[in-house]
Amino acid sequence: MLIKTKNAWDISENNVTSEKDYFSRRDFIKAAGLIGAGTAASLSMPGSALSQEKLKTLANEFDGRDIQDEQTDARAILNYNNFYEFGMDKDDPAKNSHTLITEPWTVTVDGHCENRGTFSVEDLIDFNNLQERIYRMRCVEAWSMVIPWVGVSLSEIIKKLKPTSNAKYVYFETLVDKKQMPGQNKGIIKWPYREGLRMDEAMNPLTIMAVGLYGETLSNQNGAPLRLVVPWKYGFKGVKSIVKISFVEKEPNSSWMRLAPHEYGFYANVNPKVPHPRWSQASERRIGDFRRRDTLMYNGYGEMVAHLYDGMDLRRNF
Ligand SMILES: Nc1nc2c(c(=O)[nH]1)N[C@H]1C(S)=C(S)[C@@H](COP(=O)(O)O)O[C@H]1N2
Ligand SMILES: [Mo]
Repeated sequence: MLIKTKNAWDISENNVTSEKDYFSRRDFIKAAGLIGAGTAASLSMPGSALSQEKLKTLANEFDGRDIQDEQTDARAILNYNNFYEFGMDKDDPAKNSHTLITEPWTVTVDGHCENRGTFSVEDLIDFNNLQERIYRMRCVEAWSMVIPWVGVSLSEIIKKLKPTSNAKYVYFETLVDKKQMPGQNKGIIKWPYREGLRMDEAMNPLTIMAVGLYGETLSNQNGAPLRLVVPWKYGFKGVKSIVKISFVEKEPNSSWMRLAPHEYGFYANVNPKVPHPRWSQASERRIGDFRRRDTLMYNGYGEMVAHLYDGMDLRRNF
């Protein structure tokens, strides 16, 4: 039997209902009303809710529905966040991220690719071919969730941008704007938040660019309007509110590597056998659960990604 704690977000077994309660308090009311009336809401607009019907009929390469684990309550996904641009406490992003302006939004693409330039979110993301992907998310701090993301495979975006053979890695940056992101007045991280993937990791069909969760447009605290999700890696690889994509030859120096290179590596693959210098990674606390659970190698996605690291020493390449 699963023993559950009574956290603020833990009041209902029925995630969908509780999620609706939550969203009814937000500015999605209008868009959600449209869907309720049977009209397909404008799917080309990042600011609108996504049609549930549309989501159900999407063809998925991998939708994560094999995960038997319960999806994490929306209230936890929306109120327990790491987004240092809005503060260091878990509830700071939900409280403070209303200042982020996500429309209009542009992403600059440069480096080793044919289609360099500045793109709108709609240029990059095909809003008519969104997929729902239910993924485990394991933070390096040893807590985890199961999150129903909405997005597209990053590979689809990369194909549009046409990287050349010199592109060995893809690099991402979050917006820098102290007015919109008050946490950037503190120099914890050297802003912008930076992350990167090796090209084969970026092209793996599991890697997505998310624009929504629980069938709704992504909320600011989760990285609106578009954020990376790499489910076999620690959560910090999932850079939020992306404004820059660069195709580069050398391994990029990501934010956490800069801050503490012996604690956070470039690969950051979930690995129960390689402890963080200050704590074990063998188990995790699934938000909403009482008991800890064992952490899975590659967060349970080894079948799809272990081959990427053949012959690599995972203790050195942590
Ligand atoms: N720009 C930016 N992206 C970020 C972070 C951040 O502080 N700033 N935190 C990371 C960490 S440590 C985690 S665990 C995830 C959390 O994602 P979530 O809040 O959507 O669950 O976002 C990652 N992406
Ligand atoms: Mo994290």
